[in-house]
Amino acid sequence: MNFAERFTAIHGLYEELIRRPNEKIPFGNGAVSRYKFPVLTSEHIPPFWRYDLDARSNPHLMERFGINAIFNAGALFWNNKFLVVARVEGKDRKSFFAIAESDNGIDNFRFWDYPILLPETEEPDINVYDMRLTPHEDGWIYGLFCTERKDPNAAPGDESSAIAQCGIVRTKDLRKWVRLPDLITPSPQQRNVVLHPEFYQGKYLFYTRPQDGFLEAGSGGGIALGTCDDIENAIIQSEILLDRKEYHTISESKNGQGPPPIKTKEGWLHLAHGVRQTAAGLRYVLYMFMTDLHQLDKVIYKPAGYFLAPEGEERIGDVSNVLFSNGWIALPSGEVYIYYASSDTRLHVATSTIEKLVDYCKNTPADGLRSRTSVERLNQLIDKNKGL
Ligand code: M1P
Repeated sequence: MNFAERFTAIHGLYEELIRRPNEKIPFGNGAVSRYKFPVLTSEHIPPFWRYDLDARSNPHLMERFGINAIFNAGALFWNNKFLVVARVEGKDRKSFFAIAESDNGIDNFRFWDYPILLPETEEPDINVYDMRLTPHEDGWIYGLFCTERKDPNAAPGDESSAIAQCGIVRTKDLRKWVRLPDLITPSPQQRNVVLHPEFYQGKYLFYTRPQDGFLEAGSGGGIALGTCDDIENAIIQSEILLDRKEYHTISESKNGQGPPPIKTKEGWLHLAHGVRQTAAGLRYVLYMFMTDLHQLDKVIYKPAGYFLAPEGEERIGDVSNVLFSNGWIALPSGEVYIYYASSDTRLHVATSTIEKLVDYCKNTPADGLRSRTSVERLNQLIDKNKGL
């Protein structure tokens, strides 16, 4: 293939992929519908990001900037478009953020021309990922993300130990981003930090995930929350445990808040991930719970088990057996678009409604934490159905 043929083929394949309609998978489980195709993959990156398109400097039309994966995305409905702020991971293993938009939220996602050139603090980020977008009642749109830097106390030769903290940016137009100081909490490390969209008792409220080390949540105990007065110098003095990790559940090893919660008449809907250690490695699944409308540290419903787990090709990827979500969109109509990534490789959408998600949370029995209580729960359902 000569340069011109390769050029035509690359652009043709790209347009074909971007324009491909998605298809809802029929039936589902009643609570949520999945779709046949991922909404973003590494193949959705525009050719002008990947190739030097100049035949003189790149006569073989070789890839010059390789993309490994597109996954964990924040999401926002903005100017009548569905936007995702995706985690784009280069073949150099550095992640960065880029916005892709779609008219209908389920297909035809196209990246904006440039990725986000994130402002840094005095201590540059080595890697950034998993932005949660919160349009806050103070008028700003906040992006909270994980900023990762090498552990300064790593032993000589240890090139893996890292420190994870919560970085904060804010914007009014999604073009100009202002960096604020990183969040300070009592925990040595933080990941999966999310800003609540409203003030709580006059303060900014954060969902945190205190962790002892880079990977282990350890004594942190689970998803916590904490408040601060000043987001321009955000310091959380103490964290309250909201949703604990628990022995022999889907969140046995760790958990983490997903996107900012959605406000409903009956309470706040939360989507989170739970992690369990298995003989085949860690298994990440998504689960839901609801908190009280006014008392945000009170869980009012928490269905047993997972809401979504990896299926089919979702099970395989760079980090297999992982579902992770940090973005969803609730429209005024009550429709909900859940953007979830599979196996740290690609981004998918699932759709539901507020009414269905509240029903799921309220009416799916809670975990009794023992095999016998599971059977008792099942028997109640069987008895009820036999009586019909
Ligand atoms: O690899 C799975 C996920 O691992 C981390 O999540 P957690 O801190 O809960 O273990 C994150 O790095 C996330 O990006 C990743 O998808």
